[in-house]
Amino acid sequence: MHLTRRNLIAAAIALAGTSVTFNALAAKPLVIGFSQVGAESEWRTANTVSIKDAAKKAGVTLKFADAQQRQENQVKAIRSFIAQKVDVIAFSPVVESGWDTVLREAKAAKIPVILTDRDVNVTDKSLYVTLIGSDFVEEGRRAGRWLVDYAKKTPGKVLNIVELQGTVGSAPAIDRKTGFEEVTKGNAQLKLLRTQTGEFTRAKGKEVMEAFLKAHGKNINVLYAHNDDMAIGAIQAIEEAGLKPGKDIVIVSIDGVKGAFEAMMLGKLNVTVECSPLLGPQLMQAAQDVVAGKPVAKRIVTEERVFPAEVAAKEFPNRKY
Ligand code: GZL
Repeated sequence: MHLTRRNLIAAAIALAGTSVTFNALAAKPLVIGFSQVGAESEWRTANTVSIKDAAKKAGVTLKFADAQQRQENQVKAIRSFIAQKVDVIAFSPVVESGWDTVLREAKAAKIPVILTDRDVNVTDKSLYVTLIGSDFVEEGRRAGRWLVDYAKKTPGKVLNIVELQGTVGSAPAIDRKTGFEEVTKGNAQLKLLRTQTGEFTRAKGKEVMEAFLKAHGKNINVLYAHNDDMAIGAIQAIEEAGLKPGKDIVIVSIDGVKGAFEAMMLGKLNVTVECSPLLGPQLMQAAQDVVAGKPVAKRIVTEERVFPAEVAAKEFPNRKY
């Protein structure tokens, strides 16, 4: 049972014997402080909408802070939530490391912390209650498996790959690289030419792809992008170089945002591995359970699929983000 502010007040009232009932307390909306990474991609925008909509539906008071992809802004926001004595702190950590101190401050203030989307690298796992989000290593494996199968269509042909990584030090960038390499390493047909971060944004993805094309041009056969936004930026660079994305350069991406389905329907993207941003309802449920003293699983994994271009037109009308 978490000794939260709500529980302590209830105990004080019971002791004081006043007429205020717990119901009056129970009616007080839950207050969640949420620190978001930023607004760097279609995925992130959809994630923010999901969290805000779910808070409204659940009658939760949401204090929302956009960190503009800077860890120091997230630390500041978490400290502000502690000072405001919110009931629960939730956040999507922009990078894995550097959280021990501020999470120890939240623990000392007896405010439970929930991670959404991305993991943290802390020695003391009691610093957070649960992580709600995707298995990024499996997403990398799924991207790799699609490419291994694709390569089998041209036995013996070497495919030169360039990779656009996500934000340096972030869980999705680290894990998607790990999963992809786990499946593709040792495959004689698959050769990694270049790998560099595109910071999960369209603009940086385009800029880095331009540099890859300048260095390797027509020798590039495959682009592996850690998210659809960088893939969409790269598609612009490929077209401006006079090449056909999806044909001259096969593109494997991750997220499954609407922009990726539109590119697949135009024949410019070959496959996207789904990574659901719709974490809002699960976050609200977990926060309410934590405050009620109910058990919450340490890891809540979202279910996801792989969408090759062949199914894009059929699936597009069903997409929620
Ligand atoms: C993944 C999420 C990543 C997305 C990107 O869960 O953290 O961050 O793949 C987003 O689009 O910027």
